[in-house]
Amino acid sequence: MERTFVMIKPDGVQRRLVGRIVNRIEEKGLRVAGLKLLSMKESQATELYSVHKGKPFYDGLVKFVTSSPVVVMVIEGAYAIKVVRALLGATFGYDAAPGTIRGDFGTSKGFNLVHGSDSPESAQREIPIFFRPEEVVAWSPADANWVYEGPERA
Ligand code: DAT
Ligand code: MG
Repeated sequence: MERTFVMIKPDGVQRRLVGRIVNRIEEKGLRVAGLKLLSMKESQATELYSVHKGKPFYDGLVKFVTSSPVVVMVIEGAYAIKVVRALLGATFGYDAAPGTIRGDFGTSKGFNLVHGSDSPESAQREIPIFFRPEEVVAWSPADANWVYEGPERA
């Protein structure tokens, strides 16, 4: 079992794509372990994107994600980190393959709808920026025996 941090960015919320994006994650076999809508504080944005500090797009990115509400989630399930990254698609909408969230809903560089942790270390760092431990709930889906094989269920 793995956990990853996923965020629907302001463009996804403004375009009322929250339900469709969550649906793709759920129908793939992953589950929501934490979820809330919030206005991101600047301190949370700079923490989330600290690896990009100094890059030309950094200031715009911080401004963008603090400009309007976002939906933050903890997503749980086998291979959650790589599965979510695959569902998101390539970083820029115009590069992202059809069938992915970014590939199906946008053509922009910065307005790419969603964020997903890129490694276990990133997930561990990103989740606590937005969630207290008691706000993340581990649970087993009723159909786990048919979605996951043997050890994948753990
Ligand atoms: P990803 O979100 O796929 O992990 P990233 O971590 O390299 O991509 O960048 C974080 C976000 O910053 C990305 O989702 C969109 C924005 N971004 C990255 N490179 C950019 C660029 N060259 N111009 C504008 N925005 C960019
Ligand atoms: Mg990234």
